[in-house]
Amino acid sequence: MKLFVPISAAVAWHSTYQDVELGSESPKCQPNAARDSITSGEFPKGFKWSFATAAYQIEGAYDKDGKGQNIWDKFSNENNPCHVEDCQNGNDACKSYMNMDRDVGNMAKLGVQNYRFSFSWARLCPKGKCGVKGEHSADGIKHYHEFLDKLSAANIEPFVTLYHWDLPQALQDEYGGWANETVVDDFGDYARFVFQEYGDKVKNWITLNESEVVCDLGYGAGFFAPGLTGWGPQFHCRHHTVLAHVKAYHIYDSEFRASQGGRIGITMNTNWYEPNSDSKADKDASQRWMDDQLGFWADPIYRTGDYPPSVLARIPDWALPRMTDEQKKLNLGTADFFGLNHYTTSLVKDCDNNGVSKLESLNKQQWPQAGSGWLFSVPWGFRRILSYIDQTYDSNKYPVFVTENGISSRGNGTDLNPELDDDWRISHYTKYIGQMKRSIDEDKVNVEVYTAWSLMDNFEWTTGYHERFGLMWTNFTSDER
Ligand code: PNW
Repeated sequence: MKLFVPISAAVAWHSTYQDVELGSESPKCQPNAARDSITSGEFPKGFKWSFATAAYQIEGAYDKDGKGQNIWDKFSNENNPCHVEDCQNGNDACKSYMNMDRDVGNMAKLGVQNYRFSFSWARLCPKGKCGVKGEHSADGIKHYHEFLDKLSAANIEPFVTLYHWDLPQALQDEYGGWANETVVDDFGDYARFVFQEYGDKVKNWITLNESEVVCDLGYGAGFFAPGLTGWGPQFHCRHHTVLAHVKAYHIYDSEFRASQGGRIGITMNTNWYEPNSDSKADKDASQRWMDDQLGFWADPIYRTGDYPPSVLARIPDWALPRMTDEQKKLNLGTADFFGLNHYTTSLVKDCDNNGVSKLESLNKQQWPQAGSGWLFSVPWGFRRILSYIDQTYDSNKYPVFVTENGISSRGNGTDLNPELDDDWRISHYTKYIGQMKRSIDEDKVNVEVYTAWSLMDNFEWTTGYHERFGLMWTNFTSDER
C-alpha cells in the first residue's frame, strides 16, 4: 500500500502534495465587489473582543520553580538536527512567566477586556500525573492564581486553554503520549485538578487547541513535537484527542458545572476549502477536506457522535479505532460553544493523484501572502467558513467563539528598528473582521467572541522568532523583552 501524507496542515506547510497550477484564470482569484465588500457599524451588544497567547510560546522559565519538561522543551532543544529554524527554542520566549505585571499592564493600556492563554500542564504537574497520587507543583499552582488575580483586578476576563501542545515529556516517555489511550485518563485527571483549583476564577474553558496540528504535524509528519511519523500514531492521536475532550467535558459537566457555572468547549483549526469550480467532483473534494480537518472533531462532538463517512472510508481501522455505540452517545453534545481558529483559504480541485488521493489543495499565489508560507489573506473565506459551521453544526445551539485569527510578518524590521507602521496588518484585520460582521448581520451566524492571534510576537513553533503574529512588537534581543 502506498502511503501519503493526506493531511491539510502537513500538506499546506510541507508541500508533499502535487501542486497543480490553476493560473489566474480561476474566477475565485479575481476581485469580486459583491463578495469582497465590507460594511461598518456596531457589533451586537455583549460581543467580546479578545487576544490570545499560549504558555510555551510566551512564558519562558522552562526550568523554573519545579516545572517539568514538556515535549516542546525537548524537541526545540534537540540540535542534531535542529527542528526549529536557526536552532531557536522556547526556553526564554517572551519571559512572560516573570513579567506578569508587564503583560497585564500592556493589556490594560490596550483596553483588552478578554484574554485567552493556556496553562502549562508540566508547570502544574511536572510528571503529567495530576490525580490524587500525582506530584503537584505548589509554585506552579500559585503562579496561575496570581496571574488570574491580576487579570481580575484589571477587569480582564480569562479564557483558559488546558492544552496548547505542551504535553509533559514524562507521559511521552512512559507510553507514547497522545498515541496511547492512557493519555485520555491522564488528561481527565489534569482537567479535574485544574477545574477544582481555578474554577471559581475561570468561566471559559477550552480543552484542546488545534488537535489536528498536534496529531498531523507532531505524530504524523514529524515536523512538530514529539516528531513521530506514520498513520498509526497520527490517527490514534486524533482519536485520543476526541476522547480526551469528551472526558474533560463530562468531568466538568457532572462535577463542577452546577457550582462553578462556566462554559467549556474545544478549539479546532480549519481553512475554508473553496471548490475551484461548481462541478460536483470539486465540491465533493472540498467536502473531503472539510471532513478531514474540521469534521473529524466537529462531527463527533457537535453533529453525529461519529467520524465523517469520508474519513471512515479512507482511514483503515488499524490506524483509526472505530467509535463504539456507547462512545458515540458520550461524544455528542459535549461542548457549550464552537471554538474556531481560522487563518486562510485553499482552493480545491478534484484530481486523481496517481490513484492514491482524491484530495488536492491549491493555495493561490494571487492572494496576498503573509510572513508564513501557509497563510494567504482571503477575507471572504472567513465569511464562508462561518456559514458552513452554522449550517453544519448550528451556531444557535453552539455559539461560535473565534479563538484565533491573525496574520504574520517575516523579515520586516529589526529589534533596533521595529516595523510599527504595519498598515497591511490593519488592513487584513479590517477585512476579516468586516467579513465576520457580514456573517453576523447578513447570514445570521451567532458569533459571540473574536480573538486576535496574538497579543505579542512570540515563539512561532518551528519558525522560532522569525514570524511575527503580534499586535505588539516583542524585542527579543532585550533582556526585558
Ligand atoms: C495556530 N495552518 O497554529 C496555533 O494555535 C498558534 O499556536 C500559532 O502560533 C498560530 O496558529 C499561528 O501559526 C496554526 O497550517 C498552525 O493552517 C497551522 C495552521 C494554522 C494555525
